[in-house]
Amino acid sequence: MIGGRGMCHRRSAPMRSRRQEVTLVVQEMHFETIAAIATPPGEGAIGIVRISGPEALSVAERVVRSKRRLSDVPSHTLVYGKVVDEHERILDDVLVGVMRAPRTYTGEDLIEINCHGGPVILQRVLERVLQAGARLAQPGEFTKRAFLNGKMDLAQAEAVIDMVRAKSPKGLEIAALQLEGKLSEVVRTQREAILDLLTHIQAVIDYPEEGLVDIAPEEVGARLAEISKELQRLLAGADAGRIYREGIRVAIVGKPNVGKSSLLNAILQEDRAIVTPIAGTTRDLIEERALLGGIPFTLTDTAGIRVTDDPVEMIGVERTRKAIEGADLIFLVVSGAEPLDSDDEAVIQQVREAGAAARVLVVVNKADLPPALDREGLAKAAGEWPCVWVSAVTGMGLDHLEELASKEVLGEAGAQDAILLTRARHKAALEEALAALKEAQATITEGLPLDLVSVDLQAALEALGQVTGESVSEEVVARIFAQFCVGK
Ligand SMILES: Nc1nc2c(ncn2[C@@H]2O[C@H](COP(=O)(O)OP(=O)(O)OP(=O)(O)O)[C@@H](O)[C@H]2O)c(=O)[nH]1
Ligand SMILES: [Mg+2]
Repeated sequence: MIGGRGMCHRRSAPMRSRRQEVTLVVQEMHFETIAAIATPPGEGAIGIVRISGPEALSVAERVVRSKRRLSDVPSHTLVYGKVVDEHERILDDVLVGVMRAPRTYTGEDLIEINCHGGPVILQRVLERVLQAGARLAQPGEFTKRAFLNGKMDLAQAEAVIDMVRAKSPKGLEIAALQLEGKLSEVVRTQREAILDLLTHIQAVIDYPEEGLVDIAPEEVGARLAEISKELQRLLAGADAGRIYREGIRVAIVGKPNVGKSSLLNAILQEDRAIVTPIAGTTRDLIEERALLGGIPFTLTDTAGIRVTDDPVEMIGVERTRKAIEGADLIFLVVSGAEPLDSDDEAVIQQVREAGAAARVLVVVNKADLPPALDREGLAKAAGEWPCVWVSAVTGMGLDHLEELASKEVLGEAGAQDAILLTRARHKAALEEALAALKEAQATITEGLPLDLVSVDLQAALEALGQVTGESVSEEVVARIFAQFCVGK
């Protein structure tokens, strides 16, 4: 055990909360050496078995035969060797990356055995490493150690998973900024501003005899307003950030035969769903992903909604209802080549009921055919929902539909260029901080004593500390890292 390696020397906050104490107890415990396969299952050019912890080097030495002893080489060296089994028989030719603490991903001694990328090879090498004294890592445990060892804060650790899972180039860009620490920087700056204010107020209250420069309530109010403004600016981009990170679920719904499946195929530019002139062709949900205007969309083609006796179609219609409920955005498809009928109205009714939480775009399809739809009747039935005319056959109007869809989901937030907030967890923390600052301001306006303000400032500090992990419960930390894959 190398002294203090497992300890965390992260920025010490002057006021330590109870929740922080819980985290610190965990941080100060002795870490076991962990190992896992770090590459995805299946065949590949290479596959990596990763080992991290105080015993990483000696564990590796027990299973790798090489000319140069792993413990003799300088840090950040690649060593050629062979992994052997219990009987010294060769399992694989490997390159071993030796990285010594503290300049490693986890902050601990870290070994990466680069094997040939076959599932059986990797499994056998991992087994050997476990026999040699490491224990199997839990999901996200390497990154969790990076966090506990102060290599990154919680927001940065979350960015790691967002990078791996990025669904769009923009999503990746935002995650990379977060990993770099841009979000943490903004949050910390505001946190420090609150801390300065709090320290000043408390000093004035606690040591009145010291003759410290008193702080005017108006001055406190002005500084709080400034901090609140910064937090609000961050929150303004939160919805767009979430959309780029998580994507948007679109349900394509309508009565049978209006061209829902044709629309899905046209957007994907491939023959994904079966299209026929027979009403009731699509029976099950068909889900596909597409990047529209840089936003990751998950499009679900559904069974046409109508009253039916066919048991298969009935199940399909029921699934459609569920898809409506789960959607962020609904493409309500009608045919421009026929008048609106009671079936269309039933669909509109169902969307109003089941899809109340979603935004709706009315897609008038078959615009290549002579129009027979009563525009006024449609406008009345659609109410506030925007309408767009398209043809799934000629492709007419699809650009406009995609543009409108992005605009509909991004709204004003789309105008934000430097979006930093992507997670509901961060958004909730910032909102909590903002609410506490508002309370503080109200206290000042009411002319109440400044020590009451300090209670609210404490609450704001705590809330902001949740983003970067300065004040966060062990339970939240566990939940975050459980989302990772094993080996990350
Ligand atoms: N002219 C024209 N025909 C279209 C258009 N879109 C779809 N169609 C035709 O309309 C018929 C029904 O198309 P689908 O895409 O299967 O309709 P759907 O809404 O998925 O139907 P169900 O799955 O039965 O609910 C097919 O014959 C398509 O070729 C369009 O934009 N213009
Ligand atoms: Mg269909």
